[in-house]
Amino acid sequence: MIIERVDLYHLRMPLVSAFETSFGRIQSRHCLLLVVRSGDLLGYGECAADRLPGYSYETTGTAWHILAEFIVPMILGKDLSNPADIHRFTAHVRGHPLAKAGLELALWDLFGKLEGRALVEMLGGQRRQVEVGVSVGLQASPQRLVHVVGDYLDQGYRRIKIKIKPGRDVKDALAVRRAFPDIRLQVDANSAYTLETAVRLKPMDDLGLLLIEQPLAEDDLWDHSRLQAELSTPVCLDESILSARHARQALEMGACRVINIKPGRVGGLSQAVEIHDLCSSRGVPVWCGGMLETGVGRAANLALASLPGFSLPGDISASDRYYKEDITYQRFVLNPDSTITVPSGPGLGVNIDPAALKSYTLNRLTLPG
Ligand code: OSB
Ligand code: MG
Repeated sequence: MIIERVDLYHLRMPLVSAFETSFGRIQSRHCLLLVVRSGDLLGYGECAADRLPGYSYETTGTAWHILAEFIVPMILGKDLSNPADIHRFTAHVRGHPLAKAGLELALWDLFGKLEGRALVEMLGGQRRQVEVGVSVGLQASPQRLVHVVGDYLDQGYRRIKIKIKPGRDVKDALAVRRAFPDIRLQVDANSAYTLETAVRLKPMDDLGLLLIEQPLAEDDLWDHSRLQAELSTPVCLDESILSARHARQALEMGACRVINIKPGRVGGLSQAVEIHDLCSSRGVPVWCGGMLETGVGRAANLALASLPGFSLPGDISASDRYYKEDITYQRFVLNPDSTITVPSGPGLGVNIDPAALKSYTLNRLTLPG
């Protein structure tokens, strides 16, 4: 299939409530929407880079640059036979997985529509509903956190993740655990500790947590292996795992016992499936992380999370946890059993609301120009 045209949109989506992590607080989520065209068919993809380089060095600005100047020109006019083909054409673009993943996703949507197949089927997904949880940002106080967590539990979420940082860790987690002794609870530090400061996390071991996510620096597999040796709670890696090779090395080193798979962070769904397969073959549980996606990225995460190795609930909450209005007509809702239904239409199975898209667009570029 020949890619004739690619449109980039820089979006700013207001969040229903501010989201705070160890690297910062945001009121609006920036991202890029990619639209690829072949004949009459359009494929949509989301690049999950944010405005600030807090989670990743990539930003909406760097992704725009690398896509417009390098990646998109490398595939325009090329005949692709599957979505992962873009990695052949862009093999000499170092890094920038979030940018590559956005384009790969648009191609999955395009090929799905061409073949009349849903993404879940193309990836080998096996569930119609996937178990989900909610990721709760840092709050003003532990009491406030308990209140916010209680609200999400009332809405039906059965797995809670709380964000932590030095000074806001054991007390916060203990307050939630005391208020809700039986819930499935996990924490995410987004790299806020060093091996030295992580001694503060030792008491977490007594809270019956599912996992402790990314306590140390993203480029530090080795110290994660030393920390994991000190903890009985599984360490889960997010930022550190950018490829199947990293995943294998982390597991061989004992740097983690669980992996958070985000299609964006690992350069796309094809590599996400590879990591899933590797972990499945070694009996390592994985779950699907989130990046506050719009309906476009959310649809993809749901399809991915339906693969059999995703044995822990994903950070794939209902649309209303993030946005009052989305760029897709489809809104994802929480079923009473803390699951969300995987879309079943061709490709991503979502349709773009042009008026909503227009109202959140800050900048747009058509290639070739
Ligand atoms: O570390 O998992 C993370 C959001 C943006 C960037 C990084 C992370 C997150 C979340 C939110 O935790 C997950 C979601 O609900 O989309
Ligand atoms: Mg994380």
